[in-house]
Amino acid sequence: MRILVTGGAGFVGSQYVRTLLDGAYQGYENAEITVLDLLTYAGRRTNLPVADRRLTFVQGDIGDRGLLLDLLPGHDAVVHFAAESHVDRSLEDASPFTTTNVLGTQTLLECCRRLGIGRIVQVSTDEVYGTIAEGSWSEEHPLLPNSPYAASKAAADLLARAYHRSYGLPVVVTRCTNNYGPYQHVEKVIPRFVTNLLTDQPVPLYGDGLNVREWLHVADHCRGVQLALEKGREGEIYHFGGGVELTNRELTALLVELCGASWDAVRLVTDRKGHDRRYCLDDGKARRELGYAPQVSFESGLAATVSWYQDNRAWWAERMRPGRENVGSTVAVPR
Ligand code: NAD
Ligand code: TDX
Repeated sequence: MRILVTGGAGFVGSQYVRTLLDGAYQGYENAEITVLDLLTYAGRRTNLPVADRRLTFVQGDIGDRGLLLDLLPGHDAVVHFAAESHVDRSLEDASPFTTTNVLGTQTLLECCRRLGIGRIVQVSTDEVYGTIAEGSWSEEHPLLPNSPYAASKAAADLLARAYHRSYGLPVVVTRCTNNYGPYQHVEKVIPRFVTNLLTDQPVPLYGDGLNVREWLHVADHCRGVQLALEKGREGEIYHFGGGVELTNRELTALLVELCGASWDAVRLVTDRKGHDRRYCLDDGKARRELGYAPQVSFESGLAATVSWYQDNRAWWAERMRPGRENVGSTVAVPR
């Protein structure tokens, strides 16, 4: 079995590759992996083992058709994580999001079709549905993305659907809630708050801090992706959730405590444009059809994540963007 993993040097993709190489996915212990990653600001070669004979690393762009047509032959499956992934960046400049998430995905799907790749997993997100005040989304819910990032992921998902419908491309789409865990870029809320708190800097809570996210450990997301690769029905969509729902204030309070910091560090700042109030996925289909069930408890997973950032300062210190948290007005937040 040979698997091409796009975006395998990023947060979720590298967790997936490390886990595969560790032999944790039964039946895939001898799988050979090619990672294709552009190594943008978000990807790092050192997130992956340096020397493992089962791993080949290629620095390159998923939008490079010539490269894909050279690289893909001989692979049995593609797991597609590569993306521009940060909502705030998409609000500053949506172009790379369209280029990579939409055009790059289309190029990848087209090359997979031409070469007859037997299995493709398009890794996507709950954000494609927009925001939901109560209840949860099923896989049939209309797509109503609110940020350029979410719109670009929705477009990619629709291209995957179209390639299945039009050409019978054997693609499965997965959508997951917010991930947390080690190796996540400091631009995302948990690493940002933890690294700010560990360096005595304020933490910027957007808006009123009452937006709700569902948090799932990255290892559980990757378990879901692997199940979709092994058992997902072609042309189908699967949700992975089952984490813990928290307002950003509740999450912040936990992080302040775990970092041994004070609530005085918390600042309310100007809200994110189009900030989705709440995401929530119904993951019953993945549980029934794939046997998906999250395994990492939020309490232990979050504590281990904070410890990882405490123990790996060199990994994140150079990536911090000083001053960025002070965008807009800031006010202290009463607890
Ligand atoms: P990330 O930003 O940490 O990693 C993205 C990786 O893709 C990086 O290694 C980057 O170098 C690479 N990349 C970017 N553009 C590329 C291109 N044109 N060609 C090749 N490689 C390129 O993102 P992440 O958080 O690991 O997310 C991975 C995937 O999972 C994304 O598709 C994202 O939409 C999805 N997802 C993430 C979460 C989450 O909470 N992190 C939740 C649901 C879904
Ligand atoms: O400094 C911050 N302050 C703050 O209050 C940041 C960076 C975020 N927030 C809020 C915004 C969100 O309500 O925290 C929440 C989480 O923000 P992000 O970490 O940026 O994640 P989110 O926008 O929810 O998207 C994430 O989950 C779905 C990933 O970045 C996406 O790639 C994934 O698709």
